[in-house]
Amino acid sequence: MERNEKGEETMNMQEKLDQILGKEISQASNEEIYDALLTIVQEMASKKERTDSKKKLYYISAEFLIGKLLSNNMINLGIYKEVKEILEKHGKNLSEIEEIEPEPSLGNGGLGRLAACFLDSIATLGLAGDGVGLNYHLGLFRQEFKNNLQKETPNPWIEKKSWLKKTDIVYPVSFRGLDVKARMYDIEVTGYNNLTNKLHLFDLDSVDETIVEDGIDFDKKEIEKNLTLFLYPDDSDENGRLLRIYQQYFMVSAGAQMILDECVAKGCKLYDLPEYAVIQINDTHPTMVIPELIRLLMLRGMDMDDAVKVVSETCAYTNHTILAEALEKWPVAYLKKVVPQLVPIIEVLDDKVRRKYEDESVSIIDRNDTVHMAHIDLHYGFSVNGVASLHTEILKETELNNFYKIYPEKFNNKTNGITFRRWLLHCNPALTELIDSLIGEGYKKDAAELEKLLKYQDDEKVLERLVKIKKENKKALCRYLKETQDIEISPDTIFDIQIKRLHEYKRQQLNALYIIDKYLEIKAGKIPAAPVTAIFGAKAAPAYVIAKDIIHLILCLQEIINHDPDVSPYLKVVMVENYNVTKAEKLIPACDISEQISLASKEASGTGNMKFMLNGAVTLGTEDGANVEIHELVGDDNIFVFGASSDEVIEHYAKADYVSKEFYEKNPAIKAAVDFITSKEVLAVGQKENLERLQHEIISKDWFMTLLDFDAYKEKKEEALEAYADQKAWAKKALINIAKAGYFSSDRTIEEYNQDIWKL
Ligand code: CR1
Repeated sequence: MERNEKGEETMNMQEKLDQILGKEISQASNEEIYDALLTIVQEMASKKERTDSKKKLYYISAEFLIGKLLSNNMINLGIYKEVKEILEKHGKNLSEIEEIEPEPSLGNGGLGRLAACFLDSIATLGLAGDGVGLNYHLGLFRQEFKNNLQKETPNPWIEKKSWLKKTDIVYPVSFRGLDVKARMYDIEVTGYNNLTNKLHLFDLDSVDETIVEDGIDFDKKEIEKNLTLFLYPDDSDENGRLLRIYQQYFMVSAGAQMILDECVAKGCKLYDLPEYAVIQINDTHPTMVIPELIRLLMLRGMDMDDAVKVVSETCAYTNHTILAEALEKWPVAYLKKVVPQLVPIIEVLDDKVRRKYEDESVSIIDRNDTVHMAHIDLHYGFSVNGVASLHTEILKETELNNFYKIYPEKFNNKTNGITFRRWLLHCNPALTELIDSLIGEGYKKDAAELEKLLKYQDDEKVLERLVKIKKENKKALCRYLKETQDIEISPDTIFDIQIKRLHEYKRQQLNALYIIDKYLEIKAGKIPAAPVTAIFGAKAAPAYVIAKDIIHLILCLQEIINHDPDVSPYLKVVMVENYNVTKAEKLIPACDISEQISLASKEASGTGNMKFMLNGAVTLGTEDGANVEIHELVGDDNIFVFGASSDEVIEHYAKADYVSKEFYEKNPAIKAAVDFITSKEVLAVGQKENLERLQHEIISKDWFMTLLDFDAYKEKKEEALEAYADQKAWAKKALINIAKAGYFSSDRTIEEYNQDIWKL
């Protein structure tokens, strides 16, 4: 027994574990130990629960891609090392125990992972801020590869004993002709050496997983049974789109009721709501919270003008994309079918706008009777931010220029960030240890201190240690890929990694064309100086046909190239199955070259780029999103930048003068690579229909200008591969990237949100 500050006897970690297990640690199974640790962590976390302060942030988001929680929580509670050592002493291995935890499948990509990093930083900074979202039983989907194609299956992740706590709190939610109850579940969010916040996830008791059959198909009309089954259910038909409206309204109505209840419980008069609550609307999915709050305030006796004013002073909006198709628009007819109670409110909101501004382009309901959700946020929120400086500038000058002219004061930039607890301390313990030994641990609370590393940029011993750590991480990844996918790769090759959702604008197809070009060169006898392993990880939205075709092509290339004895000593291709946070944590520390090759102007920020940089990978990228800021920080010598600039790209779109076919016809290397997509080699392992469709898309459309940047990409990539040969010079680049990554800590981002927007 030990004593606490009050002098009471307390159990140490070992005693606690023994007690919960009821047996020696060495006698317990990994499952039992996992359960016991879960109990201990939850108990410790709830003791740090925040006492409510007057003003609180509510971060509403359709996605929270939180990743596994056990280790991260133990790090944040300061018990990770101790537990690891105790387990080791008894012959147990913490990483094997980590494997038992299922990864919560509550997000899709950067937007959801950002929300999770933000929750971590909010708690770490000791701010009162909770997440609000939905409890999807079967998650996004699980990706499986069969016949070189993506297959989707459900991704159940909720187990009897988990981080999710069922509460008794229930809110009524009404749809047209259907009343349901939203039950709140909570996941504790531990801060690093600080308080515990909550992630509130709403759910419906009647949801029935057994209605899912044949992959991820289910009856989209059985709302009571399907409402919280999947994140982003297929919306290629009307019922799918209606289901998304059901989900969104369910989330925001329950969330809004909870917010009002909490504020009232703190003594808030409803007119003072903005002094008690600030709501950050994460992309357009939660936009209906604005009309819903107005409706609820009116039900409680406020007149509409006052309700509009109060809500407008409470809500702030983050834009995460300029892709038109991602900015949601709902036909009024759909809203009438699901949430008719919101329609008159939205009509009044539109009417107010129309009276004030003549400009049709800023209206909420357009001439086709479609509601532009972002426009609600822009008019009736008090802040709108982009997620990297270039992105915010494009919003101001181009995409949302008409709004910027009306509300210049609302626009602000908040360059994204990542939590270093997960993306360095947890995923790269060896690098963390090296940094600790060189500059102390201050950077864990103040990431800017990483710059202290700069003084070691010519220290050969330090650079050698960096190289060695990278090598070990690469070996670990090799073992992992062997175990999980039976793929053999060599840690002595350059690991070139592109992991992110699959989307044409991210241009995985450009990387694939480069690989084909390389393959053809090797076949023709041109042996590359350094062998490369090209690694991909990506899920494609189930209804996004071309994205799935690109996965198909990459899987075909993997099969052809890895089995070709002429080529595979110099080039291998790996497509990681079911890419998720857990896999990212293994891939990122093992990366040499970080592929960030989106068409300039299209990637709002990117956050993978920051994670790679922090782990000592060097970026090969376009001047897009946060790459621009990475470039500014590390300087020309420590990044490989190529391709058309965002201004040039925007001009091409404006003039509609980009013709991919011209590049295809004029450039023999491009022609050969594109033709290869339907060559007999690829057709022997792939599907004709998919490959022809993809090839046709590239030649006749290529909306994201892959061919425009092909030559520049190839040239820069060769330059990077050559530079790698000088290991010392490369290690110096890696070190400078790590040292300059402090700016991308989500602690910095959250401090800025709080100073400029939330004011907690
Ligand atoms: C953007 O594509 C950005 C994240 C987080 C994504 C990516 O560039 O890093 O958001 N947007 O801000 C998105 O998913 C639906 O939009």
